[in-house]
Amino acid sequence: MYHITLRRTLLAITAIVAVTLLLELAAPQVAKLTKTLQKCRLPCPSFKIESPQTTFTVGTPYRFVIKNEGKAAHDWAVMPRGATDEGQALIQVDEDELPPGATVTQEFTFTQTGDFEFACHVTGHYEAGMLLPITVQ
Ligand SMILES: [Cu+2]
Repeated sequence: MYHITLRRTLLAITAIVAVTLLLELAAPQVAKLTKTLQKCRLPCPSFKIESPQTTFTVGTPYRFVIKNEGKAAHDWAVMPRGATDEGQALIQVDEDELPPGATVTQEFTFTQTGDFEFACHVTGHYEAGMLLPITVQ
């Protein structure tokens, strides 16, 4: 019993994933942000999601550490690959929880295999390339 508990704890610790949302452009106002996005070629290098790990395993408890290193608010969701309806999110952190500089920790265990993606669905961000394909096996 002790051994199993220890093993689960170790799994959680070694599965820590740092998801970094990077945004280089200063865009304090929505109008300005929209203008910036229109200028940005797709995929826009300034709106991206980075993760040291993009392949995950069903049944393993993961701890996602989501840090907004940008200058605009972002949201973060695990979505089926290509889905744009946020109602389909497996897990989601809203933009009011992720202002610039914020770090949010979420624990999640995948229950199904498949092609998914980390994505930000703040207006215009996904279209600007703010997504990262991931695989669950
Ligand atoms: Cu965003």
